[in-house]
Amino acid sequence: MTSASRPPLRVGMIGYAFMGVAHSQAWRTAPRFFDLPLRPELTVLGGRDAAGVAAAADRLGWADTETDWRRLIERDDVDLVDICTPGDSHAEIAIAALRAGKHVLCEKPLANSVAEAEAMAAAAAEAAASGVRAMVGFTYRRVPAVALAARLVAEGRIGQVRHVRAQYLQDWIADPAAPMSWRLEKDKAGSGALGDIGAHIVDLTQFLTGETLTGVSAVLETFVRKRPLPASTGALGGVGGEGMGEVTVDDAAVFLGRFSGGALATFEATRFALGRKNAIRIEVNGSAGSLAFDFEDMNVLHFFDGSEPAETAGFRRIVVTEPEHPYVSAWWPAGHGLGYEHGFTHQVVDLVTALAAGEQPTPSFADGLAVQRVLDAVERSAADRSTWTPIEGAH
Ligand code: 4PW
Repeated sequence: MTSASRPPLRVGMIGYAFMGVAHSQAWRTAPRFFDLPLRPELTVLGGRDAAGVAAAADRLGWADTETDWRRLIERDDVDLVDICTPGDSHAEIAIAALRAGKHVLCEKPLANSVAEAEAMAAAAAEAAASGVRAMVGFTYRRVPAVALAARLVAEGRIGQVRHVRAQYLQDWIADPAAPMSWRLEKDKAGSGALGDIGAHIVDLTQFLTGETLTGVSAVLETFVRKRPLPASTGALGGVGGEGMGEVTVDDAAVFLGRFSGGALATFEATRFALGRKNAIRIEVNGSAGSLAFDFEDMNVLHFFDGSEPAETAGFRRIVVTEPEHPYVSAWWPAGHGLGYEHGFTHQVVDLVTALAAGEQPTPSFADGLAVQRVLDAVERSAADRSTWTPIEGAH
């Protein structure tokens, strides 16, 4: 079948900043490298500013624009709504889109509160009865090295999981002169490093282990409480201008957790780890082996096989660029490597494949709700100082 003869999947995307650009690239590229059962069409781009959305549509390859998201989701020529807006609008848009019979892909974290996430998961469950599907965009699951790690855990190659060590480290607001952005406002983002990047490592560790977190003990900190209002914004960061704004979210989150299978876990999410740009570091130690991954070396997975003789045992550095590795065969010859954007492309591939098969894509809104519950537990734990044990004599 030629690509032109496949049924179309007409996409309406809302938002065209950092995530909108990444999603546009994925919608355009997925059918060019993967043999997809449906043909994604970049039908309409939504954004409030008419000139801004028109320029973005032209640059990113969208056929048409809307300045009102309600008009976008009502259009007959839209089959799927892709939500790339800040968290404060996810629930309203996603629920309305599902009720209008449109499939939904929603950026993470699913929502700004558990109540919103519950309403979204309920709307998704209701829509699923008539074949309408919803998915939340935890894209890092689709990095080939991460998908390989999950496969090895599922195959029992590391045995029973004992320890999970997870960090998501960035540094784009380490400088107190870095300006305000929506990611630093509770009303818009829900939380700070916790929801923006901590959500990823919560999802990733649950995905990798196939287990759920059953409890947490947390501390949160906001190191810089006032920042210059932005004179200009970038994907992350920008340049400060006149006046100051108040940071109303956490700058860093550190917490302990316990998984359903009994594993102990530590988590750290911060944008103050100077020198670390997008370091998603996860190590899992099991009864039969260990796995370690760092997104800053994203084509590599480290694997220790505990069954090897001690004399020659050691962490093996697997370069995850072989056609046998998840997603890789569609791309380049062995050794040529993938990047950040490929996770978004793989997300489109998995979503489109599930839709064509009439199956539930993962992570579902129920998975997004599970992450939201962990974020909420972290915030409640951090607010409850009764479990904090001070050291005698220390100040
Ligand atoms: O992976 C991260 C995202 O989830 C990115 O580094 C930036 O922070 C953009 O949104 C979040």
